[in-house]
Amino acid sequence: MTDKAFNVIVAGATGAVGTQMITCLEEQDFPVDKLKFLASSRSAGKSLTFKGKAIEVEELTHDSFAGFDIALFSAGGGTSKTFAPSAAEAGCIVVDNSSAWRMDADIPLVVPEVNPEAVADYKKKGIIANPNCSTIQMVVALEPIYREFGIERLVISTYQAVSGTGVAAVEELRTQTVDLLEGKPARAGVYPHQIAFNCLPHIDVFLDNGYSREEMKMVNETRKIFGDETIRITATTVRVPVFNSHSESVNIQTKSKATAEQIRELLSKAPGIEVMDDPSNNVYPLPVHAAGKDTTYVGRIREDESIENGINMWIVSDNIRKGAATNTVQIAQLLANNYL
Ligand code: 25A
Ligand code: L14
Repeated sequence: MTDKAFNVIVAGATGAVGTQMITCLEEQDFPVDKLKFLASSRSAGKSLTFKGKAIEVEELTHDSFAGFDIALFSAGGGTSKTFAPSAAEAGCIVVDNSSAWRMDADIPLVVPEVNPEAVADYKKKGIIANPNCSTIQMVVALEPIYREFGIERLVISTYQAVSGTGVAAVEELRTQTVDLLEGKPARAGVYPHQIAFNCLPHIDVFLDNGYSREEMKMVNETRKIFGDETIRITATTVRVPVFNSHSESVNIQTKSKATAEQIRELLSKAPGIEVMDDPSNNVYPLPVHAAGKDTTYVGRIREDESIENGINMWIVSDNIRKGAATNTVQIAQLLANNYL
């Protein structure tokens, strides 16, 4: 543990993830000296608080970074592409929550429970990428299984909350729900269809191979984080009318045989994970229960009797916390403690 304190920027500070990043800096007692909040011109002049002190939001520009050590970015991919290199050039290391840099070979993609050592590669470009929310919670749960039994193949279905899309999407679910219950039509804006009382097999944009970009993030990011291109992965990602926390059904084919009991025992000792698996007493992870927590919850652990070495499980975590803000601040902690 270092006794230094750091000059820290939050870029996209007013967003769903940005506001949570500020809370995580407080909760994790990050050693902050100076703190600056940045957003678009729309939000410049607004005030946000840190440890009881009001700080005015400033407009993000290429000149925002001189004299700062670490910038946490969550202002969308385009904003990160434009401004993160300016931060790095000014000597301010970026931990970026967008999808902009994740697959860049010179930029580490880090989940502290899985590949903390990858942080060292921040030196190449001055940027560290935070993975996609659905990927983070899954690899936290898979890490002990990967080390102990090996992973041959994953078949994933997700049930993703609207908060991942940002503040406007949370408002859209709320408004549509009220309108529909009052007998009025639902107006779609953020999503192409009604999200209240519905499920949309569509997250991010569709690619030429028929998969959504969210689905391919789960494939490519998982392989990069484990440093293993041989894992076979296929995913279907679905938006559901849940405010907070993503749920995932994951079918795992391990390399060597694992029993459900072995997996339960292994995961119950692993960092960042809580096993909630007593279905006969209605105990299994739920999005409403995970919301607001940093833990990844795992339950419904059972053997897939249709294949050799198959395991099914249900993984739930708060997508804005462990899926975004918490993980980003944990990466910043690794950086501050070990490298700065
Ligand atoms: O490209 P990506 O990586 O796929 O990311 C797309 C979007 O997903 C969210 C995030 O939205 C991002 O914009 N996001 C990204 N990664 C995420 C993750 N892992 C994730 N969400 C969950 N998990 P958001 O609503 O959370 O945050 C938006 C923030 O980004 C700031 N911002 C946008 N463009 C900017 C910028 N900051 C600086 N320069 C720019 N060019 C945005 O700033 C907000 O902080 P803001 O202060 O302008 O937003 C003020 C309010 O307005 C809302 N809003 C945002 N966009 C619009 C909008 N209102 C109307 N029209 C818009 N186009 C915001 O919700 C905020 O309340
Ligand atoms: O981080 O749920 O790549 O709409 C972009 C899509 C985060 C979630 C990312 C969503 C995602 C977001």
